[in-house]
Amino acid sequence: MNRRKFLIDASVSLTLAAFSRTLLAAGKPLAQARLTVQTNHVQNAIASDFLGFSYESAQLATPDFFSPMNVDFAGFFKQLGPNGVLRIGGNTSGSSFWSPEAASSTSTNKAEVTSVGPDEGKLPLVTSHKTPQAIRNLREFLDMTQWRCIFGLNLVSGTPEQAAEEAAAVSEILGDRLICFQFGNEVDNYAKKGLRPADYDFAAYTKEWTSFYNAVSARLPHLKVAGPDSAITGAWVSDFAKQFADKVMLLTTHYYAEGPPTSPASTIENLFSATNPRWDDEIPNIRQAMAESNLPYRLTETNSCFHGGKPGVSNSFASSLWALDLIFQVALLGGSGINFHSGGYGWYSPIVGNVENGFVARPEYYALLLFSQILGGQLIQNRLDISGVSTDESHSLVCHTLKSPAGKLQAVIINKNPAMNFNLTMQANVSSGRIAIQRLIAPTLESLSDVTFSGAPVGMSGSWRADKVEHSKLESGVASCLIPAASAALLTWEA
Ligand code: BDP
Repeated sequence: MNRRKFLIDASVSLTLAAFSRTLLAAGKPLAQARLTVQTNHVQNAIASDFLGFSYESAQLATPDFFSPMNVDFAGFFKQLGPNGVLRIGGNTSGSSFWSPEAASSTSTNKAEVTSVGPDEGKLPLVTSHKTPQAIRNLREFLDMTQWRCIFGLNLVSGTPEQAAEEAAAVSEILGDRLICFQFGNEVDNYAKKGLRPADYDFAAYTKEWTSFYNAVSARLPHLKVAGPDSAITGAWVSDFAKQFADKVMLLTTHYYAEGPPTSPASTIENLFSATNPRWDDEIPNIRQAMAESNLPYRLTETNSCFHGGKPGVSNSFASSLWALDLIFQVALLGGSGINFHSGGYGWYSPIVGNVENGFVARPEYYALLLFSQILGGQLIQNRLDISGVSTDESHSLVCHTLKSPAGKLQAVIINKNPAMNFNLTMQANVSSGRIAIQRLIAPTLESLSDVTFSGAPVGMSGSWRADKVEHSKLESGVASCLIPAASAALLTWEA
């Protein structure tokens, strides 16, 4: 590109960026907020394998899905960086069987490469089968993306012996792409769902878990396993940690912010509520489990609304801001990562589509995209003072600050309020001339498309490249930035 053309492009994109900001901000009240970065107060580190997806075990019944042939789909994983975590499990892990003898099939017909969506909670579960070919393809997919896998085994209807046979084969094929196994998905719901007698409790579960552990570890002496992968954390995670701390390498639970989709309470407004007992009540249990066992914790399955999500909420831009906020909450809690449940055309799936028609990024994917820019960083404390707004309104502005691996100061600002702009003044004790601003925006919170991060959308194969970066000059160490209603931004203090 010649210099003149570059200058024209640069000024056009600058004008567009300023225009889109003005458009978003128009006609809405402006509140003042002040962010003071406490550069010496270092908090948790964000591991490079923090981000991940969760897919149904039933997806493995189509060996050509998680396959190196599914290049466009793999692009969405690669875009989030190497070291991501693919968790395989979900409800359908309870009806998914290992079939070592089944003939391997490779489909030449794209229409036959089925894309499996999140299970919607209907019973009975549909039986599916996994062949060695599916696991070999999965290995190649993981090699290609440089991701690793947490693999769920069937505790609902499988036997310990079957689990041992499957685990031995999966472990051999996946090699160091396998992080660990899990036995069962949301076992704390088995009695409620009629998958076990009504009196099935934690004690009954630990018996089953132990028989699985014994059988699998007899085949795999260096077995790595995580759990309990419970639906509602409650005491399950801390009791599990107490009982099995010497056997497991990772504690795991799930969380859905809302659900079912038929509930009138499953709304964007409630997704943004300052408190949600479904999550808030879990935090003390997770903290206790981590503290008592000294084990890491991962939110292995999450999303906005269970039973497959709610149209208009789970697939809207609001889900993106919600997800970004949750990722930080897990990081602040000291969690080691988060997996968003996905697949097929599920309402909450961050990536939707199939091999025949291609794949697209839903708004929620952009939360992971933004966060992927700060992997490997270290959270640092800040103080946020907001003036002239109600307590509820002040909850809708969230600021996280961190130090990047290269030592740069960064901030992620989330404004969940659809009706209020914030003028954010920032003070930090770092030598910097200006801050770069990369915005996560969409026309409205309800938007189902037209999301951009740093001025660019995510393409069909997960392609994305920052296009528009605004700058704000620092004067005497202070910078300011407009954070329009219903938007987020990644700020980087530049030299
Ligand atoms: C979780 C299950 C998963 C479902 C999801 C949902 O583990 O398989 O797809 O709920 O209901 O409980 O959306």
